[in-house]
Amino acid sequence: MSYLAQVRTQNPLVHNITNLVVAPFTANGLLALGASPFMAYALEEVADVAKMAGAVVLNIGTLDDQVVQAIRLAGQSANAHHVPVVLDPVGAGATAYRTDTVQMLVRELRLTVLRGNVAEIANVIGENWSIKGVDAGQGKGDRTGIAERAAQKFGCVVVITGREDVITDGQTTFLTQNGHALLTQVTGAGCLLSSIIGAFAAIAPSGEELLSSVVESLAFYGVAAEIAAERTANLGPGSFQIELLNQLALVTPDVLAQRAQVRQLGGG
Ligand code: ATP
Ligand code: TZP
Ligand code: MG
Ligand code: MG
Repeated sequence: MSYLAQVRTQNPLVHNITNLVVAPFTANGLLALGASPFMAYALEEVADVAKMAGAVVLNIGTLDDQVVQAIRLAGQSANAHHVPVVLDPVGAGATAYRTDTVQMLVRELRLTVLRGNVAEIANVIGENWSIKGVDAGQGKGDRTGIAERAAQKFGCVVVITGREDVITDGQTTFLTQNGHALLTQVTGAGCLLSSIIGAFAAIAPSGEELLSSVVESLAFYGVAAEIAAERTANLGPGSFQIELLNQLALVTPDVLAQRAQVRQLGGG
C-alpha cells in the first residue's frame, strides 16, 4: 500500500506548534489529507500532547520566548517517546533571534525531518544564503550539497523546497519536480507541507521507509498543486488555495503514481 493510502487509513494525530499566520490553513490541509491535526501550545500540556501524537511538527514562524519554550518541551517529550519530530525553521537567517533559536533547537533535539527553503537550511548549518523575511533570496549555491551537509550534521532527513525539491538522508538523495509556481503566492504553502511531511513520517518514522515516505509526501503535495492549478486556471491564488485543499483530499494513490516526477541522484 502507498504511504498516502496508509495515512488515510491510519489517520495519524499530528501535533503542531505553528505560527499565527498559517494555523487554520494547516489544520484544514491535514484534515483534507486524512490526518488528524492538533494545535496545542500551553506549557502545561505540550509534553502530554507530543507523547500521544503520531508526529510533532515544530514551526518558528511567529516565535516568542513562550513559543520557543513550548517547542523545546514538545520536542523533548517526542524524543523521549520515539515520536518523529519535523522542524520548519521559518525565517532562519532573517534575524539573529531566529538563527540562534533554531541552532539551539538542533543542538537540543533529535530531529526526524528538517524542512525549509534553501536560505533557511543554509543558515541552520551556519552557511550564508540571503533571505527576505520568510522567503529565500537569490543565490547560486549548491542546494543539494547544503541539504546533504545538513542531513549528515543532524542525522536526519532534510528537505529543501523550491521549484525543485531536494530530499536526502545524507547518503541517498532524491529530487522531486512536481509543484506549481502558484504555491509561492499562498502564505503557508511551505508550513502546511511541513505538517503533511509529519503525517507521512508518522506512518514510517525511521530508516529507508522514512526517506521513501517523505519523498512520496513531496510528490503528493506537488501533484495536488498541479491539479489545483489546472482546475483554477486564470482565476488566481485565492481559488488555487481552496482547490489545493480539495486536491489534498482527492488525489488518489493511482493519480500520484501516474504524475509523480521523482529522480534519485546518482541512481535510477
Ligand atoms: P519560501 O518562503 O521561500 O517560499 P516556503 O517555506 O514557502 O519557502 P517553498 O519552498 O515555497 O516553501 O515550498 C512550498 C511548496 O511549494 C513545495 O511543495 C515546493 O515544491 C513548491 N514550490 C515552491 N516554489 C515553486 C515553484 N517556483 N514552482 C513549483 N513549485 C514550487
Ligand atoms: N510571517 C511569519 S510566518 C509566515 C509569515 C508570512 C508564514 C510563512 O509561511 P511559508 O509556508 O513559509 O510561506
Ligand atoms: Mg513558498
Ligand atoms: Mg516557510
